[in-house]
Amino acid sequence: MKTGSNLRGLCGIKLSSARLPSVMRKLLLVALTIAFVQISLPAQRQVLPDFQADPSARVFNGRLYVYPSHDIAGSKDWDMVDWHVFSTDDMAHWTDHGVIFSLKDVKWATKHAWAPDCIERNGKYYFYFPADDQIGVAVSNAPTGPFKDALGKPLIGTNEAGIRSIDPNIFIDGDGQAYLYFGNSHDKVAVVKLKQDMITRDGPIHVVDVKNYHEGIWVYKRKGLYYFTYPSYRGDMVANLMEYSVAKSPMGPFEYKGVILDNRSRNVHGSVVEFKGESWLFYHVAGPSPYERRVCVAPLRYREDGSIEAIRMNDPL
Ligand code: FUB
Repeated sequence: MKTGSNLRGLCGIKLSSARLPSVMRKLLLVALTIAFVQISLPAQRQVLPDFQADPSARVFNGRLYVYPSHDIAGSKDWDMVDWHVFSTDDMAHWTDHGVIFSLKDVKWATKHAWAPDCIERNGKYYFYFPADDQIGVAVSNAPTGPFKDALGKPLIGTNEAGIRSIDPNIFIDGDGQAYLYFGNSHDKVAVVKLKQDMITRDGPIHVVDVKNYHEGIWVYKRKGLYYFTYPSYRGDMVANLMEYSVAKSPMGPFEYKGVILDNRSRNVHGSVVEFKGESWLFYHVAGPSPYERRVCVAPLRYREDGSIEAIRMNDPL
């Protein structure tokens, strides 16, 4: 009884059999319902209120923060205008800290407040955000803002690297070097080093080859290995798979490893975080429409050799 299809088979048992007394039939029904819920929930546990997407999860001072995009109820496009942050101590009780940054706070962009990321350095919090196919950086003294546009202009301009300037992801390596990854393309990711101030580029933008990459890269390091998780593109304007590659350096070369998740939606976007000794994958699924998405979380498990076990979606969406 490990998979959804087995479960559905189990649920197909004829509970109406006249041979079972009615009390036993009810008990069996309750037991099957509990088993179904317990087995189905882990891969589809919605944790943020409707509608949020593109979750970037970070731990600051022992507390977990999620920086998502903010989908608009009833919208027919990804025409978002602001960003919230949510936090928790226990993955069960979440605080919505409200709008932490908005297109109104930016002079150089008017639309598409898409997938952001945030990181702490020297007591300041840096919020990287795409808007109008450009990437900016805002700064605050707290993870919950308020954030202020640090440059008054984009950090990365439109199409500067020959790929779309969206979906920033910030990574600081053990030696203190910061890398800003971004982009939407086929098989190519852009990366540029940042100076210690986190708002100045340090050298050229590199475009590196990452098999099946589409957008939404998320970079982290585990046991000396660099992991690159990302939504992939397999045609038909659908990007529903999260896949991953690994490398021995932040700039590659990258070894393709496989699929982590199929969210069965128009698109997916996620992040990996260690919190209280467990590893978690945050991601979104489509809600009533592809423009009204929901943020979910699932435990992420590694095999002995460092490879990631694919997450199975047990419950039909
Ligand atoms: O949320 C808007 C866009 O949809 C993001 O930038 C992409 O990663 C995709 O999730």
